[in-house]
Formats: sequence, structure tokens, C-alpha cells
Amino acid sequence: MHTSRRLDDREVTLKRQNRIYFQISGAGHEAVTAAAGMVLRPGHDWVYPYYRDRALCLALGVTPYEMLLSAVGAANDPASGGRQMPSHWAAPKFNIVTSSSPTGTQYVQAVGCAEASRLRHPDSDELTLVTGGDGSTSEGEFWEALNVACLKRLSILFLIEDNGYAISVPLECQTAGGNISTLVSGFPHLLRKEMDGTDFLASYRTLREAAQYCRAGNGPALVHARVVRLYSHSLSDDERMYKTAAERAAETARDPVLNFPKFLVDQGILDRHRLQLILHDIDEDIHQATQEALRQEPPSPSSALAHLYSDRVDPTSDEFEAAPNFTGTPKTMVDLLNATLAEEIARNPEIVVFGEDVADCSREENLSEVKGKGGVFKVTAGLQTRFGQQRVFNTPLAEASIVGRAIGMATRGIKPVAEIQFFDYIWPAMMQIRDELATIRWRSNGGFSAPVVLRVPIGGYLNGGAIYHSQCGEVEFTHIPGLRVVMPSTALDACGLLRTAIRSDDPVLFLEHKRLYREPYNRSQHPGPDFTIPFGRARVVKTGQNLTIITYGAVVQKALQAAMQVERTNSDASIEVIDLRSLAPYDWHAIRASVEKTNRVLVAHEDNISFGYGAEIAARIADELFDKLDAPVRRVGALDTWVGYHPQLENAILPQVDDLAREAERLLAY
Ligand SMILES: Cc1ncc(C[n+]2csc(CCOP(=O)(O)OP(=O)(O)O)c2C)c(N)n1
Ligand SMILES: [Mg+2]
Repeated sequence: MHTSRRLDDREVTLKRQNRIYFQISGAGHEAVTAAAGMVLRPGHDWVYPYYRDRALCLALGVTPYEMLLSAVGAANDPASGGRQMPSHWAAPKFNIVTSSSPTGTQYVQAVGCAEASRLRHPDSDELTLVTGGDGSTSEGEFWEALNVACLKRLSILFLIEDNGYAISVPLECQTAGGNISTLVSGFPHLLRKEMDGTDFLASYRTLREAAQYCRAGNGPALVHARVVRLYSHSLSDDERMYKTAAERAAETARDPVLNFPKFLVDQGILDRHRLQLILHDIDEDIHQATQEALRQEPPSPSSALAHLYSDRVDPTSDEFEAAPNFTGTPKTMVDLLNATLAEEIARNPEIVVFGEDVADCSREENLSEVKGKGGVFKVTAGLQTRFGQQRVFNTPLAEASIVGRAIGMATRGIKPVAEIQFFDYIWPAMMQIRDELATIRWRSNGGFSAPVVLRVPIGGYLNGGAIYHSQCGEVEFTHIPGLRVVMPSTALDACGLLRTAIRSDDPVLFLEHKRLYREPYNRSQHPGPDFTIPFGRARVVKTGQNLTIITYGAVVQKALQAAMQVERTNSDASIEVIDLRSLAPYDWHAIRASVEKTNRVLVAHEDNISFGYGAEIAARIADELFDKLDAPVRRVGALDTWVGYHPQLENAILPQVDDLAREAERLLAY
């Protein structure tokens, strides 16, 4: 506790001297967090901490020197290599999973971690601890996590460090009724304990009991620790703007770092002299560690892109180039996706498949009477029946927790292939995807990873889909570093790219175009159980000499039709059509080769035109291939609006064959 406080104080001084760049303290939280660290078994249990947990991490084995390396942002900072703010804890050797800044994202990931414990070590008593502040319990992810933890009776301990404030917002404006313990009282199997988190002994006793409850398999526990925040929220805040002097004095009176040693001395457990020696030694250690940390090298500018992606498996490499070995009759995209999933689940025991409605029938006993659902598009049909509910299961209707749980599982070595039912409903999970899934490897400097596959049906041309069942928006994700994005247009590509996604070591957003699921024209025979396609390799759908159409998804077939239509009426026209297949990374080599040959290019996609995927491709062509062009780079995309319900409206909004043909003719005539 004392070490924790002295480190905070040292960092405060260093920040004021401009020798570090940020400080956020655990002052006032030390008693309960130190107790939590002492209840856990380092390297056996799993921990999802938040920024006030310095004493917890010290108790688990992180050293003051390592913490100071984070503060100075050194290249050899073991938590993040100087990439994250200090107090964003991570220590692979102690199972302290990399923590981020968004409040509350950790809860659903911790649930996934606890699920992984059950899957990987069903007989172990390992425990997952997740901590957060009172403010973070207002986030939806907190409630999604509690729901799943109680549904599955997971071995997970929620420690809520309630300091009465979220920056300047007091508890009575944050939590209905002012007490989170009362609010969660309806959750079944949840052990609830409320106590004074500035009292070390009370904290230790309570946490030990809660941990035992979880370890014994009774279900989750929530410990609500009332603590004080003795310093401002961070050094960027001044709490005197919103806390009165009397309030601050009352908080100081509860300071565990003063009260606990006093208690030990008063009880005769520790004599004053011995206490002084301990405090002196701690100060001396911190002084030495500070001098050493300040001497360390900062991260080199050339390291900025390291650990964005796996350095173990490269899904763009020739290793994933496999020749098909065709058998059977031609199958639709849905059929081949389903077959690929089944083959991969059978091949790799770490794979789990989950999402809304993906199972055949959660009430397994009914399967003797009913056929089973297996996904709203039937991509997962039959998988639960074949592999059981351990491997293939339904989740609550809660997208953030679907992705968050997948992240927690993947961190533990499980291979989740999760489904978001419609692209239009991916947004509750956006924080988990953008700020967590895509960042985990980079922000932990390679210490942790989350190679999740997220399958997402996308797109329109459905007639009747309207705004909430037909949107595209892939560009929102191709803009995210650390994430791979693919979007096949044929059954064969879907099979090969899904297998690559599953066998890769990076997070992959796998976009399945709904309109293409059951088209007759894009069917394929089964290419064999090891057929893979590398990411970042386009497919030349049709060769041509004087115009290139670059596209993907449902527009591939429309571009092909437009090309043939134009060539029929214009004997000089010879149009090449390229299906990118993989959007991030994309095949620049293929684009360049084609544009160098044809000197004219049209970029086409189903998504809105403005700020769209095509804008990036067009800009790069204009930049790098300007001297090869005989005409401006043109784009075709949807109108800048939503997809409408009535077919006449939808047809007007989404790009059609005639739009492509018209633009192709204009370019050829330029
Ligand atoms: C999703 C999100 N919204 C807002 C913020 C900015 N923010 C950082 S900490 C914080 C308050 C958190 O309060 P609480 O959970 O009570 O933790 P405490 O800081 O009091 O320990 C806020 C609003 C954030 N980091 N993440
Ligand atoms: Mg708080």
C-alpha cells in the first residue's frame, strides 16, 4: 500500500517536472486493491484491472521499476513499450490482461476469459477478477457482463471500487438510488458483498470469501468496495472545482495508507521503528528505480507499426495459396460457408461458434422433433447438432458482449468464430471492435492478442431490406489499423477466405453479402478441406485492355454485366473487371498492373460514394499512377443516403448495371 502511494507521489513529481506525460493515481484505493492481489494466485488466476489498481498489480508481482518504465514511456516498458498511458496495466507473466482507457469494456472480456477457463481447464479453480469504478457500472457492458456471468454461473469476481465520483459526477447522479449493490440484487447466483474498501482487513476477509464462492463453482460474485479518491481524477483535473474542503477532509480521514500502519502500531503488531525502516527502504527502492527508468531509451520511431498484426502467421503469404481439389456438385455460398465451418470446427478443438440464433435449438431435447434454426441465414445450420452446445451456442441479444466475450476467449487461446446477425446491428460492438479487438496486440506491444473471426452478413439488393437490413459500411472498418477485412463475392472465395481467416492469427471481419448467399451464378464445387486463399489477393474476373473496373461484393457481377453490355455495343471496348475480395489489406499490385495496362479506371462499390472505400483506391491511383492515366479516376457507389424499403427506391439508391455501363462509356470516350 505504501509502495503504491509513494509511486503515485513520485509520478506526480515527475509529471510536474515534465519528465513524464500523464499521471493517474490509485490514492485511496490501496487497501482493497492490495487485498485483492493477496487473495489471487498470480499466474493462475486472470485479472482485468483498471487504472486505479496499482496496489493490486504490485501485490501480484509487478515491480515499481516496471511501473516507472510505463510512466516514462520507455521502449522496454513491459506493459506496452511506451504505447499506452501509465497505469494501463499489463503483465503476461501474471495473467494481468492489457487494459485500455474506455470505461467498462473490460467486463465483457473478463466474462470471455472466465468462459475460456471453463472450456480449457474445467477442473481448475482458476478465477477471473475484473475491476472497475462506480462510474463504469453505468456502461451497458457492465450489465451485459453480469447477465452472462449469472446465466452461465461463471467463476468471475467483479470488484467495484466505488469512490463516489466519476471525474466530477457524484454517485447520486450516476447510479439510481446511489448504491450499485442494491441495483444488482436481482441477479441469480450472484454473491453480493458491500464493505469499506479503505479497511484492509475487512477488504481481505470479504474478497477471500467472494473468491472462495467463485472457485467452488457457485457462480459469480460482486464486491462493492466503498473507497475514497484522495487525489483529483488525474493530473489533468482539479477536484477543488467540485468537492468542498469539508468533503475532501472527510476523505483524507479515511486514507488507508495512514490508517492501516497506525492500526498495526496501535495493536502492537508493528513497532514504530520497524515501520520507519520499511518506509525508508521503500523510498530508497523507488528512488533507485526512478533513476534507472529515466535512463531508459524511448521507443524508436521506426517501431510504430510493430505488432499491429501477428508476426507468427502471415495470412497474405504464399503459405495460404492452395490449389482447389474439386469434388461434388456445385454449392451455394451458404453451403460452402457451412461446410467450411464444420470442417474447421472438426479440425481445431479450440474453435467455438456463437452469436444470436446461430445454434440449431438451445433446448437440445427438442431436436428430436424440430429441424433447428442454425442462423437466420442458415450459415451455421447443423453445427450445434453435430458438435454440441459447448462448441456452438446462442448468446443473449447483446452485440458488445458477443465481441467482448470473443476477445476474452481469444486472449486465452480459444478460437472464437462469432457472428453479428446483421451488419446493421454491429454498432453496439463498435467500441469492442475498434478500441479493443484491433488494438490489443499493438497496445500491449505483442504481449497479448485476440485473433477473433467475426462473421457478419452485409449488404442490400434484397428488395424489402430497407435501412436496417441492407446497409453496407465496410469502410468504417477498413479504416481501423490492426483489423483484417474481407468480403468474398463467390462461394469458392468465401470458402477459401473463411478458412484463411480462421487459420490466421489476426482479428478478421468476415463480411458475407446476403444477396450472394444463394445466387446460382457464384456456386462452386467443394475445393477440399485445406483450400485457403491468401488475404490481399484480388481476382481478375474478366480480362480487358482499355478500362479497369475495380470492385468487390455484390457489385462484381453487376460490373461484369455492365462490361459485357458496353462491349456488345462498342466493338473497341475491352473491359477488365477486378474483384478485390480482400479489402484490408487490398491487392495494390493487381490494381497497378491492370491500370498500367488499361490506363482508365472505374472504382465501384455498393456503399455510399462519399468518403467511401473507393475514395482511398482512387486517391492512391491518382497519386501513384497519375502518369499512366488517360482519363480521370471515376467512382460509382450508392447515393449518400440510406437503403429504402420499396424496390423502386432501393434500385435508385444502390448502383445498378446501367450506372456502371454509363460511367464505363464516359471513361472510354474521354
Ligand atoms: C467510454 C468512456 N467514456 C468516457 C471516458 C472518460 N473518463 C475516463 S475515467 C472517467 C470516470 C470514471 O469513473 P469511475 O468509473 O467511477 O472510476 P474512477 O475514475 O472514479 O476510479 C471518465 C468519464 C472514458 N475513458 N471512457
Ligand atoms: Mg469513481
